[in-house]
Amino acid sequence: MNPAPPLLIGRSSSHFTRVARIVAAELGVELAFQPVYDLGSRDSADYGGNPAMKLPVLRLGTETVFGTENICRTLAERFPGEARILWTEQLPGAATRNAQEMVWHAMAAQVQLVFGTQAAGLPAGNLYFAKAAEGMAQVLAWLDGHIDSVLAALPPRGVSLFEITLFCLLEHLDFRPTVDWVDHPRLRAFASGFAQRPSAGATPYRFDRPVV
Ligand SMILES: N[C@@H](CCC(=O)N[C@@H](CS)C(=O)NCC(=O)O)C(=O)O
Repeated sequence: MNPAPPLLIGRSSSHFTRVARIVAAELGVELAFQPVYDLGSRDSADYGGNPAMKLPVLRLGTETVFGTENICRTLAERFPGEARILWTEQLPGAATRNAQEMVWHAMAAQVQLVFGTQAAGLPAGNLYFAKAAEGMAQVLAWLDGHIDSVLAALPPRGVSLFEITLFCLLEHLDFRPTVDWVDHPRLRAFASGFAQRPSAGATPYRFDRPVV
């Protein structure tokens, strides 16, 4: 009997969930998917048992894995294939590692802005959100200025976690607008190039709707 496929618990509208889905697609791993419809739920059972009530979560047999990077690494460990994924510790030098840090930061700030102002309806002008938005705008400008040299510095690879996370962040900024990135031509060029990958094309953002 075939073992059950790995199950990803997440949201098709989530940039963190999409990172895990793209890594799975790059590895050629088929994932079953369990959408979480209500981010307002305060029952960790609705988040695959994650006590932090965060997504995504991976179920692999009897094992449960919390956190996007953990999930990506677990999938790559369990289903090693031809895909050569470049991980954070393989990034050469401070500039490329800073770039990864900026992307993780902006992904978290995007959750703060979307969840705080759009889902919870808190005032966007509050210092807590205004500073997060300004920081995100500065991060995007920094990334636009550094992206070409960062990509040029990466060692040979199939794809890197850096590129996957950056792509998921940038497309999410169009899907759930918080901070503008129209004036960042190098980031635009990167995103439209990455969008050509089958793994990106297979994982578009959309809102999950319960089947009635
Ligand atoms: N550190 C977590 C962060 C994931 C995260 O923030 N996910 C968002 C969805 S994109 C979430 O769970 N939001 C619900 C909330 O913040 O309450 C990870 O790497 O997976």
